Amino acid sequence: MSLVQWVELKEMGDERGSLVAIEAARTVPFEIMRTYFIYGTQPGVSRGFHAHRALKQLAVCVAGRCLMHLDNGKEKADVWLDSPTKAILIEGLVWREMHDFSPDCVLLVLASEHYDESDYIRDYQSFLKAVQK
Ligand code: T46
Repeated sequence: MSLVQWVELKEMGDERGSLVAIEAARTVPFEIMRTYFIYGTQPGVSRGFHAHRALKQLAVCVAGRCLMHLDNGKEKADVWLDSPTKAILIEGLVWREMHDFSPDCVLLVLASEHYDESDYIRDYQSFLKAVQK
């Protein structure tokens, strides 16, 4: 599975403006159990700094932009989420960090599981050990 998995969202625009639809089982390759969004991120703040054991997520900046750092223990990538039509699928053991939020950034995330703190690996060395297993 490649580290960076883009999901192109179709823009349905007309003279009134733009609309993007995200459909369970069609656009999103997992059952959606939770949705959350991150906004109002203060200047200079970075978020994330963890991996998930089982969670799958689809993330898209529906406004503004942020830089997503991904790391699967072997490969690292920095990708801009800077369009409401550019979503990223994050699955498997992937360390993620979000940086450089624009003041208007709204990062929407669709998740495959309910919130569960025990699914988080928040220590980088523990993440590397988990990858090696
Ligand atoms: C991820 C990145 C992209 C909840 O109570 N329910 C939730 O569904 C979430 C996501 C968070 N929380 C609580 C847990 C913390 O007390 O909200 C607080 C902030 O969460 P956290 O520090 O984990 O936020 P980020 O931005 O570092 O990470 C979040 C997600 O937690 C994570 O799964 O992949 O966004």
